[in-house]
This record gives sequence, structure tokens and C-alpha cells, in this order.
Amino acid sequence: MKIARISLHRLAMPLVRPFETSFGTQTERDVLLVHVVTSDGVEGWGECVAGTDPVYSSEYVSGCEHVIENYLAPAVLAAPDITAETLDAHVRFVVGHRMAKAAVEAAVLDAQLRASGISFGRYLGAVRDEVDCGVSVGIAPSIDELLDEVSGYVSEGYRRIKLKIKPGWDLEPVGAVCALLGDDALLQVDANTAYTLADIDHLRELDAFGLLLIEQPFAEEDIAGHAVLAAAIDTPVCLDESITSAAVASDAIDRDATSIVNVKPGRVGGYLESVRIHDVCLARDVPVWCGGMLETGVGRAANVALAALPGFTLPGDTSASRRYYAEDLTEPFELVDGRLRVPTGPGTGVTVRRELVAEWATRPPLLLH
Ligand code: SMG
Ligand code: MG
Repeated sequence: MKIARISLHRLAMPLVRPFETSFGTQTERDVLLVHVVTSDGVEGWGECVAGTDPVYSSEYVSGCEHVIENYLAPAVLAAPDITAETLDAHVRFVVGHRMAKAAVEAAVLDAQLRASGISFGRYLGAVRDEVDCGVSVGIAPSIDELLDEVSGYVSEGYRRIKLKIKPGWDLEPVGAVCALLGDDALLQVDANTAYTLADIDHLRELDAFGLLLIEQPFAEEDIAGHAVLAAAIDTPVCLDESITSAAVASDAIDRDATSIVNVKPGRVGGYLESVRIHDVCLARDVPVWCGGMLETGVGRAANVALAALPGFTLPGDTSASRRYYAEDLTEPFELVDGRLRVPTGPGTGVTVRRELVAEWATRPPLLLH
């Protein structure tokens, strides 16, 4: 396959409600889409999951755009023949920048699969036609508002609730939601690196709530600290930000720093690396689940396909389109009985609404060839 043209689209999409985490509040999504066209005229789309600012990880949208425009896209366009499987050989001269690489990989893979009539799910190894869904609930202005929001999601059918926590917003909201949901509900928390080893005794108090897991309490680089925590508390530790590759996942599991793994294709450089992480975890009996980065339908379609692999045994942050956006860039993903259906059409199986890409654009597309 030859990629003849690449265009980069930047758009703004308001969130239906602000999303507050330990590192800040987001009210809209700054979306970067990679669009590729092959020499045979087949199109593919990929979504970059980086945020506006480098606060979840070191990557951010304008940085990704720069890296794609100046390094990744020229390398892809120069290749006489390229597929998602050979892409890494062309772009590995660029150190890191996994979210940028993942967006390009997704677009190339989408075009490749559309050309051969294969869905993402079939290609990645999906074994289910629908996936259990959870929802990630931001830090709320008050406990009452948090309980209202959680109740709304429970009545929509979500199968698992995840609460964002930070120092000063942890035991009390978690206790209140735990009381609301009862003992059988799946409840987990995500600290997005807001704690340190000095907080171990405090974090141990979360054990009383029988949580499914605590996600990424310490800094991205602190695998050793997570191992200390995991040995000191009963709540299972699950790494998100720290897991940047299958090699790191394997190492973190061997060190007992994580007993459950959050897989986000953007964070690890793409869907192929995500499958490798899945395989590493499955071989060690470590459950995985699909994380989310407030994706539009473009990224969501591929994530839902990934979440249908056999090792994805916990509900993911793969919520319905309406949890994020009044209107999605593709046909909306709708929750039925707490699940989303895995698209079956070629590639991601969804259609990008070009009129909305144009309407919501924050600048003209960058055309590369
Ligand atoms: O896509 O529903 C979603 C968001 C899930 O909480 C979520 N993601 O650390 O897991 C995480 C956060 C990062 C979000 S930053 C935009
Ligand atoms: Mg997380």
C-alpha cells in the first residue's frame, strides 16, 4: 500500500459537562484527526488522543501535530510500500511521541483494512460482538452533585463506575458513592499521579470500600513506588500513565507494581502495541481493560474493537457518545444494557461526517503529500 496524501484536521468539540481530574478541568476536546488517502484512493482516519496541554503525559496536541507534520508524515509519504505492520520501521527514528505515532498508525490501519474489507475487531482478534462499559466520573463541585451524576450513569446502565480522586477529594466521595451503589457494584478510583509514597497510610483507608482497583496513584516513572504501595494495601493497583509499552507492562507486572493494566492505544503508540500488551498480560493472567481519552467516534470505534479481545475482562472507559458530546463526529455509539456494539464494517466501521469536521475546524486542514 502506498500513502499518497495525508491531511491533519484540528477541531474543537465542547464536552457535555466539564471533566475535572487531579491535573485540571477540561470543557472541550481539542481534536486532531489524521486522514490518509492511498494511491488507490482508499481513505483512513486516525484520532490523536493528546490533550491541549502536557498535563496527563508529556505529549500535547500541538506537539503531536508538529511531530506528525515534520517527521512522521514525511516518512510515511516517502515509503513506496507501507502497512500498519511496517510503519514502525519507518518512524522509529523518532524517539517517543507515542500519541502522535498511534494516530498515524490508526489512520494507516483503517485504510489498509478498508482496502481489504476487514474490520478492526477481526484484525485485532476480537472474540465478542459487544463490550461491557464503564464510565469515568470527574471530580465534582460537591458530594451531592457527584451522587446525582453517578445516579444518572447507573440508570443509563453503566456496568462500572470510576471516580477521579485527588488529595482532599478521596475518602469522603468514595464512601458516599460506595454507600449509594452498594457492595456488589464495580467501583474503582483514578488518581492520575496525585499522591506520593508519603500517602500510603491514607490510601490504605480506601481498602474499606472493597474497590475493584486504584489507578495510577503515583508518578508515571515510579514503578518502584507502586510496588511498595501494592504490597502495603489490599486494593489492587492498576497502572495507566506508567505503561508506555509491552516491555514496560511486562516489567511492572514482574515487579508486582501492577496486577491489572489499563490499555490506551494512544499512550502506548498504537493498536498493534496494545495487542502486544494484551498478550503479555493474558499470558500472566493479568486482567486488562480499555482506557479512554474522551475520544470521538473515530477513536472510540477502534477502542471498542480492542476491548473485545479475550483478555479485556473488565469494563472499560468506553462510554457512549452522549457521555461526552451532544453530537459525535461519526454515527453515535449508544449504550444497550451497559454495552457498546463492536462495529463490523471494514476498518473502524464508522463513517466520519466530513461536514462536521469542516464545521468544527479551528483552522484549515494541513495538506501533506
Ligand atoms: O474517555 O471516558 C473517557 C475518559 C476516561 O478518565 C478517563 N481518562 O487517566 O484514565 C485517565 C483519564 C485521562 C483523561 S485526560 C483527558
Ligand atoms: Mg487513568
